This record gives sequence, C-alpha cells and structure tokens, in this order.
Amino acid sequence: MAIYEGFHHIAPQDRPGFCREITQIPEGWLQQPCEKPGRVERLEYRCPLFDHPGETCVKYALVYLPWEYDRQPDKHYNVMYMIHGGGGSPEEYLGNGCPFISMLDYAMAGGEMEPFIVVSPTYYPPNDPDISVDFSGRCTAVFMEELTRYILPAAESLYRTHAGSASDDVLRKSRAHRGIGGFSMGGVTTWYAFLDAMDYFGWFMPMSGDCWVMGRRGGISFPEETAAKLAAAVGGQGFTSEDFMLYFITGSEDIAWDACDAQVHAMEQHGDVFRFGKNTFYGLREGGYHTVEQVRHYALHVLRGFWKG
Ligand code: FER
Repeated sequence: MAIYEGFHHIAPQDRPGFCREITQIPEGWLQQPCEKPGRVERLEYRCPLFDHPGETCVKYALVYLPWEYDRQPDKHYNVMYMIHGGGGSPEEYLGNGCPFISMLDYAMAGGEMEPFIVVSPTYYPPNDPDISVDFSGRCTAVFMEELTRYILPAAESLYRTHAGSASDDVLRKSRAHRGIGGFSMGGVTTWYAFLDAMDYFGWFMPMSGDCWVMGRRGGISFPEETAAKLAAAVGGQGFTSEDFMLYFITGSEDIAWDACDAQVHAMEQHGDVFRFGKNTFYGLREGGYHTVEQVRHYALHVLRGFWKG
C-alpha cells in the first residue's frame, strides 16, 4: 500500500481534477447479456506496411455499432478510437464476449452514455510475432500517420459518423466528435495523438500509460521535458486549452502508476494549458492492477462524460 499512500499525499481527493472514486460496474452487467446489444463488424483497409517502404498490406479494425445504429437511420454518431496494449489486438476490446462490449451495451441502453461508435484498430503490422516493448514502442510512435490517413477515412466514410466522409478537411472539422483512448501501450499511443493528431481528436483517455515521446517510460524518466512537450504541442498544433478534454486514469497497484503520477505532477506545472478540473482530469482506481480487466471500469467512469458540455 506504499504507492497508495504516496498518491494520497500528492493528490488528495479535494484537489480539482483529481478523483479517487472510480465508478464500479454493476455485477449484473457481466452475468447476463444486455437486451439491447450493439454489434461488431470487421473493417478492412489497405495501408503502408510498417518498416517496408513502398509496400502495402491489408489490416483490419473492429467496429462497435450501438443497438440504436440500425434503428435510427438518419442519426450521425460520435466515434471513440480504442487502442490496445502491448501484445494485444483489436479483439482486446471488441472480441466476441468481451466485457468492454457488455459495459457499452448496458451504459448506452441505460442512458448513462449517449450511443457512440467504437473503432478498435491495431498499430502492429499483420502477422508479425514481435510484441516486444521496443517493437511496440516503435509501432505506436508512427501510428498516427496510419490512423489519420487510412483508418479514419475508411471508418468514417463507411459509417454514419459526424464526418460521414473520407475528406481530410471534413475529418478535421469534426474533431470535437472524435475521441481516442487506450490501455498501457494504447495509453502511450493516446499521448502521441495528443502530440501529433489534435487536428483530428478533441477527447483523450490515456489509461495506465504515460507519454513516451522523450523515451521509454518518459512520464517518470523525463517528467518535466515530457510535460513541457505536451503543453507546447497544444499551441504548436494551433489549439488552446479550450480545444481539448483529457482524462488520464490508472490504478493504485498498476505497474505504470508511478510513471503516470510523475507525469501528471509535471503537467500541473503547466496550469495555463492543463487546467485541472476544467480540461484535464486524473483518476486513480483503488486496487487497480495493470490488467485489461480494469478497462471497462475506467472507460465507464470516463466515457460517460465525453461529448457533453
Ligand atoms: C508504462 C507504460 C506502458 C509501463 C508499461 C507500459 C511499466 C506497457 C507495457 C506493455 O504493454 O508491455 O509506464 O511501465
């Protein structure tokens, strides 16, 4: 419990933007399927092959369409891009029977979340067995190119998103209707979106992953440099503190907790950009370990607040 006490000291509950009461998922949500389930489709797209200049490959993302989607033919939907962790795949969130899906079904059916589309892609090249942290780090660092140039256009022209188009201009203009989040290396990826793709995303949910732009485990290896780089990236991309919402979340027992916490602490030094309690939030789930099982709890807590206000 040493870590937990440490957090308590650094970030007491009454501090703006800091939260230690993370929503608990009702037991029943896993025990029986929701009566209004969404459905999952497989979206294939062609893109450049990682590490092989001039070559292309076919990859896929899984796409969750809420129950409502087939019943409201004129409605356009917000989209959440969910990025898996090291060694993972699109199935991490949207595979058959995933608890993340039942969480979405129930939260949307119960009106806790306004229905939205979820796209779960992968930063890995197809059929590559290398899931080392080094390789994952290299893949995530360049993934924004594939995500914004190939995946967004494919997904948002096929489905009734707010963009509803593959046009780069339309995708940029609809950024307020688009979020990105992920667990572990997917959290690392989410920070790259904050740094390099704010043109396309307005909402950010890094879970149990720090920013690695300055190097591996940059949140704790280079906290000041990392926070300064993130703060500068907002203005550098032509935005202000009014233009994004950032919810960073992890668990008190998580192996990445120390890195997340050190990074948040450094981000507090840039209060003009990261206005805690306004555009920036940090959640800590007591007892949360570094496991995908945490994601549905984190996501329920955070995504209820997305696209509101
Ligand atoms: C961290 C950020 C991400 C970390 C680990 C990860 C231990 C992910 C590891 C993986 O997916 O294998 O700060 O610290």
